[in-house]
Amino acid sequence: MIILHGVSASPYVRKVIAVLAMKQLSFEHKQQMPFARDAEFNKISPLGKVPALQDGDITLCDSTVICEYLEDIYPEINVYPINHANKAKARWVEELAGSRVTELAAGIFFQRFMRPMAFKKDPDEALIAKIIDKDLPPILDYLETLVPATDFIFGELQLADVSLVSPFINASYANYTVDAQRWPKLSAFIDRVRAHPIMQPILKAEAKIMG
Ligand SMILES: N[C@@H](CCC(=O)N[C@@H](CS)C(=O)NCC(=O)O)C(=O)O
Repeated sequence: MIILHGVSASPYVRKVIAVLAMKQLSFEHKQQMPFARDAEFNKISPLGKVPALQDGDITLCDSTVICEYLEDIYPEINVYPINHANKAKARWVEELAGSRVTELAAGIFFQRFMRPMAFKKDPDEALIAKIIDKDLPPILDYLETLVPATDFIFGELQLADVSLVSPFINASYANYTVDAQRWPKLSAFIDRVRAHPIMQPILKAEAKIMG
């Protein structure tokens, strides 16, 4: 049995949940909180970060490592493109999403949600304003050129789509949505990924925990 460790509302954990769903793999989910400084959890995730995944004797951490492992070991349904050039593009989208996009979009969530909850500190509103007004717009301009006007980046929903939208799902919990007037393609793409039959049950289950 596959065991996934990590709270559902993490943008990185959400990626892995979506991949398990796309691949139709059943798993046990342990809602491990990040920043918990949990000695037992650190044995399977040395940096203390979520997600971590156990599959029999194999223990892995880092969402990208986990998703690539799942793709290699359970290849019946692909979540990366087969074509090499497209696969490289998918990896770039995943890398960008997991670095700068998460830093900014999920950063709003971190400030407004995690900081008060996990660290008992007020959100840094000046930092949030800088993210929204200065840092995010050039990234959103680029993403507007990257996402398709219909369907998903490689036709069907895959990991690249979920990776890219995942930090914006966190931002939406912190009352930030991409301006549909200024970035219409990206805004519609985010809505399309959220509405996909793979994502709907995941987001519903997550909303219950967040609520
Ligand atoms: N590169 C890692 C990043 C994972 C990550 O930063 N997770 C956050 C939660 S969203 C975390 O566990 N943070 C706790 C910490 O940094 O101590 C991945 O892709 O899994």
